[in-house]
Amino acid sequence: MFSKILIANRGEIALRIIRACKEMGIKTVAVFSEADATSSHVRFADEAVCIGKASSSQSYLHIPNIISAAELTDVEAIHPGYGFLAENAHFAEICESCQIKFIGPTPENIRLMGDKMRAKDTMKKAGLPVIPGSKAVVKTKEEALKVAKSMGYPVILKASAGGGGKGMRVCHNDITLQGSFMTAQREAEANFGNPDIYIEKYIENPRHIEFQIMADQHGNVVHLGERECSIQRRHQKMIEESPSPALDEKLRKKMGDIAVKGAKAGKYVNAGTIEFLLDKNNDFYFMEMNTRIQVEHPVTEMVTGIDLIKEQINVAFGKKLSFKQEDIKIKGHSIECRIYAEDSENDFRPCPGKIDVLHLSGSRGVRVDTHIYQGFNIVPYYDSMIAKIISYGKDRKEAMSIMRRALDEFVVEPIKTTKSFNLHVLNNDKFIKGRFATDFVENFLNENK
Ligand code: MV4
Repeated sequence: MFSKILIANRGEIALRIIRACKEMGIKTVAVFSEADATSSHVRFADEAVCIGKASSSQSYLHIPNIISAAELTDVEAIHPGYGFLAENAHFAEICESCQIKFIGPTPENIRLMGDKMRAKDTMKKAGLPVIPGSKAVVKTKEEALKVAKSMGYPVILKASAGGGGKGMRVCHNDITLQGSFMTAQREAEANFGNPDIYIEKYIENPRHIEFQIMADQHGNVVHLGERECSIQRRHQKMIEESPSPALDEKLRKKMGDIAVKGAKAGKYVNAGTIEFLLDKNNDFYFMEMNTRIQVEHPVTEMVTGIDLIKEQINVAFGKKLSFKQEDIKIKGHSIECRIYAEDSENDFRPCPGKIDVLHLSGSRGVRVDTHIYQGFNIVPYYDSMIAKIISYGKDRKEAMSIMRRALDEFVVEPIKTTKSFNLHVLNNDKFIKGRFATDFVENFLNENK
């Protein structure tokens, strides 16, 4: 096994990876920005190297500084976590050329799935259901109008290099399409350095359901069930759960088998996620593949009993998966509430600051993944997520009641957080009944204004 790993990340995920390494007998190196010197991942790693100033571009995104830290500490591998460099094919390639194992997919996996049109084309050829749309990127307004005419409105414009909802535009007629096309191109260029746009039929109020994939370097690919991720606000997820209340055994098997087929078609290795949109008629479509471990991976760990981070490290070392598809049994139900240091009463404006009083939730059926502690200063430079509360119960009802109790216990004074928002959702009738889609949060916030 690797004897030493560098974690190219911060916050709760850096700590999560350090903990997995400790249990595996692997030494850890933390990297940190000047703003994170007192963070938990620095304290709990065996070694720590400062890699630059507070801003991400000068630290957690700064490839030369991270590679220098890796060379200096003589690590054998780098775990990128999520965000930052996790889906940067160039970074994965540089690691390889320095004989440092990148704990994640291959640069070619990342490149393929990062190009949304190429990814879609690969999946379509492999027989996955994909959303009807343009066969390639659409270069002109006139071409866009033609494609829209052939499918019918509404349509959605997406950036080919995009993903995660940034720069998408829904158009309901020729007029709005004409008005949006150039803006979408300009936004794609500004956000992703690539103006390419493609068009799809717009699926109204779908559910967002994603399948966890694990693949080794020997061609073994399995799925670990799904996560329901429809509770999100402006493409920022708030609550996730596994299994999804929308799937039955039959649909789960159908979607899971298709997800595995897609990962195989992309010659995928390590942990990944196949995202589907599920519509009102229970028709589902491949949307994109995320080539990283995701924030919400704990709910999958709770219902499968599998440590996904350890599995990622084992697979990166060259080991075979420790389980086959038939060994994976989904047991019980798990919910994750993300706690953001944001004021949900004030348009979710970020609320950094020092934590004077902290009480973490605990006991039966509760897991808290966080890097915060009493006296910790939440800095304003990065994502505002400060904790993930994960509940586990024998069924959805129990997981919900444990979550309400866990949220109630969670105290971070005087920081404003999204705890009360989460509690309101957990007490909402539609949520309790499992009847919701991606429009849930927007409707919920409008109804409770
Ligand atoms: C869509 C869609 C409806 N129709 N594509 C949002 C994130 C990005 N990955 C793609 N997204 C969507 N693509 C078609 N053809 C609706 C969304 C969407 C969405 C998807 C998942 C979770 C939440 C969402 C909220 C709004 C829109």
